[in-house]
Amino acid sequence: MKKKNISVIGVPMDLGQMRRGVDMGPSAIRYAGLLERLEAVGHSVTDLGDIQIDQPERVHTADTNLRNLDAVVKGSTALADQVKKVKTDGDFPLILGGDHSIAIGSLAGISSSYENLGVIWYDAHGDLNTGDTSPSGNIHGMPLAVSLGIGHEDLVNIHDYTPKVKPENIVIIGARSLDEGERVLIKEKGIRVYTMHEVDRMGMTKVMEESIEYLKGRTDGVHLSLDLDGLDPNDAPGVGTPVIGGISYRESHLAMEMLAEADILTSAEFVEVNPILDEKNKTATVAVALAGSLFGEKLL
Ligand code: 4U7
Ligand code: MN
Ligand code: MN
Ligand code: MN
Repeated sequence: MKKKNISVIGVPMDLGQMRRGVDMGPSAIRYAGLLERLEAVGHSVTDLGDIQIDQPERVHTADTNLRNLDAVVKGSTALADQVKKVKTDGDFPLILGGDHSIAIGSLAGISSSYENLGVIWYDAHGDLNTGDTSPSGNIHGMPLAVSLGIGHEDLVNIHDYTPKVKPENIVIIGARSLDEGERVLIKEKGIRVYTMHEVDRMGMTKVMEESIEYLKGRTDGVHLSLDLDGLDPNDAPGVGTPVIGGISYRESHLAMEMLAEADILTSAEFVEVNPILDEKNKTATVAVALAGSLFGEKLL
């Protein structure tokens, strides 16, 4: 794969859900050796540090059923500003969460650089809820809908344009927990989804071949949004919303290697690593191993 200038951005965001600890994700991933690993493959890596996120204790609850809305909008805007700067410099943003609400800011910062940004959403969940369909009020269950322009106006209008992505440019991989409103949206918008059924039936090789082929033909850039809960909780236990029956570490490894070989990605994020819920930093270590493969690490 071509050598890249990778800019790492940490986002210690935990306001998109209710469990404490996911704000320590960026530190855990750095501690597991991310920068050294990517440098060893030959990339030039710059750590831009962390985006400042308000503490949950200090956040006032706005008059809405979206938990911590104002503070999430503020953090997402700061992230979008930083990501846009990295894109303007022509570098590759590698964003570390934090809960998955950060994808709102990531995509707001990235997508203005593309006519047809593609998104691979690697996740047990669809993250396609709105304030009306969400069973929880947690914004980490909404970022993909928000990026499609569906949801609270303060979220969809970050950086003053909407939508950030088109439904036909999205591929969801690993889904096994979808709420009713999300199912309706997937059908209505024609979003391509490889649920665990397809992963079982077709195998990861075919899933990735099809996904890469599909996105290559219609997009001018591709963002990978990898929620560690897309993996099976046996392989990635340190997540806030684990769902049994997920993608294995080996399958994920293969998926990353196939993406590296195709060299279609223009940005990526690893989210939902929660060190408090983890076992000896296993999930952050898995994230770093996957990042290694994604950026072209080889056995021989
Ligand atoms: B994650 C959920 F109801 N769908 O909206 C919701 F099941 O970023 C879970 O994928 C969302 O981890 C999980 O609260 C968000 C729930
Ligand atoms: Mn998610
Ligand atoms: Mn998830
Ligand atoms: Mn989760």
